[in-house]
Amino acid sequence: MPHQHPYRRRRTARLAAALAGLLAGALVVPASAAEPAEDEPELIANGDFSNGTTSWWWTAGSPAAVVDGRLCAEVPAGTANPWDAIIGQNALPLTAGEGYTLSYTATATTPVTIRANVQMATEPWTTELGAAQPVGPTAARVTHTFTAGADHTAAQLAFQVGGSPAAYTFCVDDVSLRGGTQPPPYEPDTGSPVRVNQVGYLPHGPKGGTVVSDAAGPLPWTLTDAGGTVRASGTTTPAGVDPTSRQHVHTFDFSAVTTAGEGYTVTVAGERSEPFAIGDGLYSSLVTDALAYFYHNRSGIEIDADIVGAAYARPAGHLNVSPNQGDNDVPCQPGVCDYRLDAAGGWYDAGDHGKYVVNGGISVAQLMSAYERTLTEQSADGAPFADGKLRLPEHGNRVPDILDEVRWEMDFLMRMQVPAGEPLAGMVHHKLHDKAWTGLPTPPHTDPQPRELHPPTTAATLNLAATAAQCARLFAPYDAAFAARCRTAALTAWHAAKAHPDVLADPDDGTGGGAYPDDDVRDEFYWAAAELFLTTGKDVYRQEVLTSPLHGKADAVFPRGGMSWGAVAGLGALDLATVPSKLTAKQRQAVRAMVTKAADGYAADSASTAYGLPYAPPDGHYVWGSNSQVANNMVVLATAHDLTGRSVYRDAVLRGMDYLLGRNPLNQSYVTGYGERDSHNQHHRFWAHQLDPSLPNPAPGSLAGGPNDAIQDPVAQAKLKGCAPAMCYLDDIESWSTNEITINWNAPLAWVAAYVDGLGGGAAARTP
Ligand code: 9MR
Repeated sequence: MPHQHPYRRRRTARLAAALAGLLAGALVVPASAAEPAEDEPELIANGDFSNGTTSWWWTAGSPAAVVDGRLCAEVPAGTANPWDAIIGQNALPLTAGEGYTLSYTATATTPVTIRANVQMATEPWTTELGAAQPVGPTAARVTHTFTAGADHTAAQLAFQVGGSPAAYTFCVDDVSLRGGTQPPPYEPDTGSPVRVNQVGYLPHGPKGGTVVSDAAGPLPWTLTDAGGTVRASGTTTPAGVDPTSRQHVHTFDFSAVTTAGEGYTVTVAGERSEPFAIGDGLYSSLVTDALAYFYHNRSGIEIDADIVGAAYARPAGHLNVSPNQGDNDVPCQPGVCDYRLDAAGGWYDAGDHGKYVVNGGISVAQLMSAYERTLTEQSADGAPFADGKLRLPEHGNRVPDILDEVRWEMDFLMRMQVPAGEPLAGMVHHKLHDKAWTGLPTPPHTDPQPRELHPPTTAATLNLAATAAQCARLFAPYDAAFAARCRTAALTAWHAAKAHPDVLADPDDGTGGGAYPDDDVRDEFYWAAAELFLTTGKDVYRQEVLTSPLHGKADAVFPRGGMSWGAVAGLGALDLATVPSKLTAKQRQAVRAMVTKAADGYAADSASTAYGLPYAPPDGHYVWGSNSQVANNMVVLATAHDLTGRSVYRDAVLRGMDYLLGRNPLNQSYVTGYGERDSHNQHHRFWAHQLDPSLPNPAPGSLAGGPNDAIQDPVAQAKLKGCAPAMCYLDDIESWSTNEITINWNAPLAWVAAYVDGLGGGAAARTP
């Protein structure tokens, strides 16, 4: 094609589109011709399906999936109306009087006439475009144009593909809706360019900050105390362009200052940071608050005003009290099983009311490991976790409070196990959640949706094997009967997983709850074998560990981007490295070498980035829940510090804490109630103050998911397109892909808060 000036190209496309509008409203041309102008705003997210089915929905009777890069729906025979089977996308903003061009490539295995509608997403379904379009087996590019008659904040594209007497497969690709005026680009309010940990620094820990500045040469900085006295000064180090934010930055370091105090600020070139403290004891409340998150989000129990305060109190959720339908007598999804389970209790996963074994597993494991560390690591203090110390109701039972919280979840996880005598006995249901998504706000006790058990999976079964094994050894001194119950559940689960090693979760099972799919369970086997070995001492489990394809491979056990609910081998390795066992000295050393090798990588990442964070994911992409990846890397670094005493690991943990609490490209503290610019509108159905002022904000100590450059929710799509990875975040309750809160993010936060709190002033020498 000859080179064309963009403006001419745009005119050509417009003319073609206008002509199309004059003729039957549609133009069918071979792919790649008559495209709309590329400089007009694109409203469709993930139109080429390179990000799977993200941003798309379909009606339940016509299941869709991405096949060979196209979205294909199986349309059943004999539906009555076009709208009985739909593939669609919501949240499309349209402006009255503006012109739009819809284009797509489609096929149908049987010739049919579909309708391509751009319309309101609710009553009265006003259509701005309603185009009948023949589609057949040959792929054809279709273009429709229209002018919006009204303003819409969130219109909908709906391919209505129902009404065919015969069943067929409809596939669509390269969907584009361009037009309207470019909204003004979203500019985050990042406050002062001088970025610090807004809570504070340990007297003898590293004290670094970052300043956004175009200045090529060093700039003077001063540290001022609360009374306005300059306590230290120096010059910044220019650090070029930070790739995570595309900001031009300098760093500064005031580690030499060790005098405790509050209200310090750093000023660079006339710009002043948020205030912060220097001191030990700065993190003790974070330990308690991060752990209180779990009581707040318990299912099946009243949340007591005497414990959490009136604003956060609420009735018990999901005990079959109307309008709730569950969880103490829950059926399976149709066709999955014919028994019902009492699966009350446990923690709600996140902003939704789902309860997912594969996410409960890592969360409860990290609480158990925070506690177990106080048994195995000399410098770790169990006092903050002791009976009477946390905000929960089980005070005075002589069991450490953190184990009381653990038990609330362990009881639920064990209830998810398939009973003896049933098909797949001993396996564990992947999850239990609402049949359909509820809106926000919906406090738990007002959720009217039916609850359903989803099929058992190998991953969920191994999550129970691992956590119940750890439960057995930790509860043994406190409640022998409960410990024995955990042990039996773990062994039963292990044997069931060995018998059914590849029963995977359906990645498309995401209606009413998250899918949590995982197509590789080698790491779950590794983790479960490690925990069973540590608890039973049996050689069979040791051999499972030693012969695992992951064993000895630090980068497989500890992925570069961090451990997560879908990458759990590291949980086993950390425990093998720290919990006394029958491993030979050489075997233990090999495990410890994996921990320190991974920690070396995270520490190097932290040392080399201008914001100091120990998270450098592959390809630079920040994932959903990136803050938890940071926290999980901090867990590995802290364990390496415990094992070796090397301060390089401790420093990287502390810099990770700096990042989470404000030393970052958005000048954002991601923990509610901590720092001057804290996240407080996270996505949650009860803590929905942003939508209903009578409801509370998230409780203090709630960690936001954080930047996610995959742009996976409508608010992010409207505001964040093109964002630099570490800037892809909105403190908005509707931005669930950047700003949700969940148990598996608060669990590593609690772990690292306890570690940092235990450092005291930070200077204590460590003997490994
Ligand atoms: O944390 C999960 C993240 O790793 C996935 O990318 C994402 C999309 O599948 O789902 C996240 O988990 C959510 C779950 O599906 C439903 N409850 C809320 C969870 C946190 O956002």
